[in-house]
Amino acid sequence: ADITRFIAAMPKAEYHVHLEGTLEAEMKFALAARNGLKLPFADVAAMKRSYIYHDLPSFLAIYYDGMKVLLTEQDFYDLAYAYLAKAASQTVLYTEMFFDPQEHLKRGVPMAAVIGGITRARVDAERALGIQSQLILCFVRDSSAESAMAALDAALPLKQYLVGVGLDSDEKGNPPEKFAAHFAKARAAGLKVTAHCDVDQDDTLAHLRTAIVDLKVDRIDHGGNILQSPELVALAKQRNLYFTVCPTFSGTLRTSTPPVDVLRGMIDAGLNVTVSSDDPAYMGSEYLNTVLVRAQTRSALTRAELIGLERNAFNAAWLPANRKAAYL
Ligand code: ES4
Ligand code: ZN
Repeated sequence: ADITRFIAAMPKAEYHVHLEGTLEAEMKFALAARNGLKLPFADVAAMKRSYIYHDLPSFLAIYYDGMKVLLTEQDFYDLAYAYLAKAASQTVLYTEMFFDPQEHLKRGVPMAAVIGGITRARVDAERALGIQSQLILCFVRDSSAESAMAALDAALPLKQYLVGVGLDSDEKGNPPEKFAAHFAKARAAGLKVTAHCDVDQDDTLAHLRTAIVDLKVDRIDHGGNILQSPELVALAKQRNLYFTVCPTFSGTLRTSTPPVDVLRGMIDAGLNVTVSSDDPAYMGSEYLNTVLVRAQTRSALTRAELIGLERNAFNAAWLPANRKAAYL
């Protein structure tokens, strides 16, 4: 209806989207065919029927299996261009995208092919569609600290194509301090730092505290558990920290009862909240407009609040002040 059109027309920015989580089933089949790989599904519909999760690990297993078709520079180009075209078609003007290079290095894909393909897509998409973007390298936190450092070392010669580093994948038993040395090295190279502090994981409040107080991250991905600590809420506000909340992902996966409206809670607490799509290809192919429409319904967002979310989003950009000002 009206609000759907309002959301579609609103200029938007997105900061929490895993490129490998935008890999649609249709593209998996196309890339598998191009790379001579056989997929264990008869067709797209059968593959999509297999996308059933009940928690983060069961999601991640399917997500990591799905990305095995990504092998060449062109594959990464096609993946990133498809996401950027989709985002541009939804009036997303600016996006900072995650990728998981450790997984690709494991399969023998050179870092230069991964970053090179994505970067070429960013340049072409900006030229053809006007969408601007940057790239955030995520450490796969449940892999070893050594493999994360190897990925960082392989990426640093290409750091001009990155804006920051992040922390994703399974949080249980993988606290942010496991990556203290990686974050320090990334920062010394001029990169920003963010981390997933997902809702409903173990020790999330401790992880938030470490990330904010000790590691001094520049942003928090998810972070809804912060509402349990007025002290950390106050600190996040004082630091002007931004939170990238993904209500679809949480609403789909989280099983804890009673369901808490984390987005509403964070907005009401006065935190700098932005909304993103996380892994749209695995969440019913719902990209940012649909995520926001669902969030509007679930959290009873007013138009002023929707505008506030996107104002926050443009303010959150890791861009030089002059380029950011163009959006505000
Ligand atoms: C992810 Cl921790 C997490 N949540 C959602 N999507 C992901 N992709 C990789 N890690
Ligand atoms: Zn995520």
